[in-house]
Amino acid sequence: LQVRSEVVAFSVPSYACQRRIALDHHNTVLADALSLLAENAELSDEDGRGVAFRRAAAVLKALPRQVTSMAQLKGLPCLGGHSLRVIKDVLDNGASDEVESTKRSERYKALKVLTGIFGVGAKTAARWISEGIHTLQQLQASGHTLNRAQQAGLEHYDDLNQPVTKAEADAIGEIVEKAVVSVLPGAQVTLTGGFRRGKLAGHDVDFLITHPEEGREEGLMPKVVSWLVKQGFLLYQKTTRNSYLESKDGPAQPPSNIDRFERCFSIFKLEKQATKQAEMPEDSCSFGTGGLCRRPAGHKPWRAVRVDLVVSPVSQFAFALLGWTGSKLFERELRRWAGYEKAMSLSSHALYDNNQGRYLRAASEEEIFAHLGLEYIPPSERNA
Ligand code: 8DG
Ligand code: MN
Ligand code: MN
Repeated sequence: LQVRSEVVAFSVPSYACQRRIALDHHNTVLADALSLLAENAELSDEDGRGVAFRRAAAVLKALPRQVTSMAQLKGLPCLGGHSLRVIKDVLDNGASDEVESTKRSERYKALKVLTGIFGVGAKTAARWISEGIHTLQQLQASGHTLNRAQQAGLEHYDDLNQPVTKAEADAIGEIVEKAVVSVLPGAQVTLTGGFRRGKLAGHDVDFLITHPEEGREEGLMPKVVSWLVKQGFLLYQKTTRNSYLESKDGPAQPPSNIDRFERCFSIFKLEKQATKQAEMPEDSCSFGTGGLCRRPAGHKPWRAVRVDLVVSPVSQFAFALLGWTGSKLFERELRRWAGYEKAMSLSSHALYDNNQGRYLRAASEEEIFAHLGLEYIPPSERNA
């Protein structure tokens, strides 16, 4: 085909689940600008706007080169007027006024601080801000009653807002593995979430647990949790029972997006020795400080880490693995593709074909992509 102008416009397929998006890409400045606006929209409980900005960012992440002119963006999907204005601002001026003023705004800063508390979502944060609460100090002084999750979130605030490293994730993986095989020999633990996509840091660690014999995994979570509690590994945990079987009674209904696996949202107590010794030898704190130890107040030999545990029957494992690997946008786009392009309903439990009126089985992620008529995308390229 002929190239009709000097500027060759990029081309990208419409759905993020049709693209290979590695962690490293060529447009981090632009994608970061749009991601910040997405985050601000999500924190403001405007999910529609949030998704629009996330989709725009995911298009830029998929481009083969750095964007240098607006003409290159002609015909690309998911770039609305608002996103294009932000991109133009960055290309023309090196930064977007809207992004910079959002970052500086009191509301954004307060939303970040308050939703930084585990157990506090956008709605709760907005309510507190409307009462004039912008800081942790103001929250504590307000006398608001916090639920158990929020109390733990506040208590471990600094730890939980410090990114989890891959080394820490692996150390926790060993503990979870030990707990799981102690209570059910033969059970298997898989690291999911961002770490499975190759991220080197995350806000939590996600694990999926199963057993190769269907049914053996039933009731596993409470046993794993009580093993972990007994060994002193848990600072907080909230276990939820599997509710999928109960809701499946009656006529076949398409699975919903909310999954119903047996799961546990927890806060782990991770000893620092295992991963931190190399970086921080015992006497390093006195180096160059004139012998004055500058360790932070409340220094302790452990840190708190958010961990999500999910148990899946082996028959649903491939769907659960796909659903818990993310990214969140990649998952959303998979479900949108399934619904709009294939008349199918995808969840972390199953894939239902509305035309055939039946569930489609799959023993691997590859089979699910094949059912959906999509090219297989490995986890490391699902970083939409
Ligand atoms: P991060 O932790 O490094 O920030 O990134 P992440 O690992 O990609 O995000 P995540 O919030 O831990 O979510 C991992 C995947 O789990 C994501 O694709 C969505 C999926 N997921 C479900 N159900 C639920 C749920 O109820 N809560 C959360 N947080 N994630 C869920 O399938
Ligand atoms: Mn995660
Ligand atoms: Mn998680």
